[in-house]
Amino acid sequence: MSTSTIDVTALPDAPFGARITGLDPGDISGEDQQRLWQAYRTHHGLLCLSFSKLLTAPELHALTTVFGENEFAPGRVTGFGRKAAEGETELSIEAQVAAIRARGDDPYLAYIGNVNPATGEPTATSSRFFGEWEWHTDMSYIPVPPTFSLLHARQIPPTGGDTGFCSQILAASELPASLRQRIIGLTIKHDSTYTSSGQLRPGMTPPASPIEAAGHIHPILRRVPSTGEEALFLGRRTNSYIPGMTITDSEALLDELWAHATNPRFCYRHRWHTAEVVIWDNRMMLHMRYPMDESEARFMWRTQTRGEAVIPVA
Ligand SMILES: O=C(O)CCC(=O)C(=O)O
Ligand SMILES: [Fe+2]
Repeated sequence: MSTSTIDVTALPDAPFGARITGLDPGDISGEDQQRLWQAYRTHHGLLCLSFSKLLTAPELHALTTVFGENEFAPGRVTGFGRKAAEGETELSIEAQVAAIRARGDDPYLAYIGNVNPATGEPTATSSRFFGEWEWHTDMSYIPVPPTFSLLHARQIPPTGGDTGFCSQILAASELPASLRQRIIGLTIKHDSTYTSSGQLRPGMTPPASPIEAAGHIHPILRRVPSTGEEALFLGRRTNSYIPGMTITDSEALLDELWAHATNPRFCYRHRWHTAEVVIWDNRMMLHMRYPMDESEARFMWRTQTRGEAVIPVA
């Protein structure tokens, strides 16, 4: 007999995704884990979990562990969306982690918002933060990008700040045959210079052109091993470049791919409720954040799981 209290329902009016209720974040059983994985497969990589109160950091980490090993948050340790500052070059990852822990912080937790994580007070925040964010997958500029991201809503504005998700499985399945043929075997260099809200990352300088941009090269069409499906892997548009092409040809093909990949029929727009956790597979979808009012507070915790080498579709 089932002991799991989880209930799974498809998101209404969405091409993918499920709503999960009834999970106790302090007591996730083996059966709960199986049902979460089953819901992940059935509903194509997006799970929206309702909770009655905010999770603690250990609870969010425990939920993250259901989907994989915790990965460093971006901008914390060198090589993960962060370049070494002056005098830091010789610090090992372990030494950086120890320094983060010593100041009472958590290297696996990203704070996303306009609120001081320690005090809950509003912080001075770039106006870019409040505008529309770019479609992207998380940390695609590193050699092994994280597979799952979990976003936990701690403070949500009364309007605005929704998050969009766009299935790159659906986008790949509807690629015109000629376009699919043109991109088999091609790669994209995924730039690490700017965040999704358009801000320069720590230690980065703007490149002269996408050809010079710092980042990692990945196949455009990948296979998702957990389901065997094909997915488009575009990362983000800014400073993206297809190696081996002239910049003009690269820009033209990228524009064509992005126009196809972000077709609204592949997308779902999530309106947040406080305490929710949304879990998504970065191999299967893009995401972006919609604009919000500068006078409002929005604060999320994010975790991510360690990925595996990107598998090209041959
Ligand atoms: O805050 C959001 O809605 C999205 C933030 C984001 O891109 C992320 O957490 O990866
Ligand atoms: Fe993101």
